[in-house]
Amino acid sequence: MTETVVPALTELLADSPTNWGKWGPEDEVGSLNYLTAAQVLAGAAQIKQGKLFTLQRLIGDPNGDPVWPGRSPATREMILDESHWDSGGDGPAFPGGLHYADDKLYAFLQGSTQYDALGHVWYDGKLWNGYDARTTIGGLSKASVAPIAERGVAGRAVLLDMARYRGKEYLEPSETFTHEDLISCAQAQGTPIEPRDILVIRTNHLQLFFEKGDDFYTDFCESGLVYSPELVSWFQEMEIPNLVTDTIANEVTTDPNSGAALVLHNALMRNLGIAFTEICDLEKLASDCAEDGAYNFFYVAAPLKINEATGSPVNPVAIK
Ligand code: UVW
Repeated sequence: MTETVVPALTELLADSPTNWGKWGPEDEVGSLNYLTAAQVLAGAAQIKQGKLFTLQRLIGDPNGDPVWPGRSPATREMILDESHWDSGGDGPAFPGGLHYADDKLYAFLQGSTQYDALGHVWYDGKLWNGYDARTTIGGLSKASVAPIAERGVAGRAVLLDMARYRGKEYLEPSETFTHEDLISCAQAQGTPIEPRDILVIRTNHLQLFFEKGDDFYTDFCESGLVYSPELVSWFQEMEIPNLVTDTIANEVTTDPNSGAALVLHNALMRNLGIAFTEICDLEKLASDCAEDGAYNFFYVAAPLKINEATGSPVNPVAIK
């Protein structure tokens, strides 16, 4: 039996384009630079009905939190509640008889709806913009999520409902789509993709997690975008600032052609500086878009300002 040799990312992406240096040697927010003031205004111009949709999944969902294998869902601990005063408990005494509740979250910063820092993945010893991978040791001193949080994200966005376009409730494990599928989906919806649009892609793939529980992780390979040199060139030419999806990794976890893992994290995030937003809940937004046929909206998101962090929880907002 012949064994398939998985190429190293260095080899696979040897000719893949980069935007390194495009916004200067100190840049840490990459393609979000495309979201200029004009782009923010173009986004705001999409507000026609005053409808608002929040896109974060509930942390601590009683039905479970889907996470990347190896991570665990967040746990929230109650530090103070009425039990500390009830029946002679040990709660602190305050003048006037104040009681209050306090709690603490222990969470992977990328364990729910999240922004990835541009320095979150790398190969060949270099991160986004050519920063040395050793700058990640003990915390990302370069390309952490904090500069993205400091900047904020706002612009025109388009929902690409791949599940509805394919006539499915959800996309299956390992089910792939390309940039050409995105273009066809946009055309079918009547909302062509414009340069600098924030792409918000719905697969409803995580429905499988809620149906299967831990079996979801057996032979784990999500549905999603699949790497090709043409796809990478299209993302670069279209100046896509931000890729937002409802899957854990935004791409098919294992590239079916090369066998390599998370190729697009590297081709799009590390090389082109495209921001990744993952594990969104797009269900209410998608139902509304299907109902009124309006797939463009103003997208706004501000991840948390966490020094040197690899990612941050976020609750993006779509306004139509
Ligand atoms: C990894 O890249 C490992 O995780 P995520 O999908 O959260 O970016």
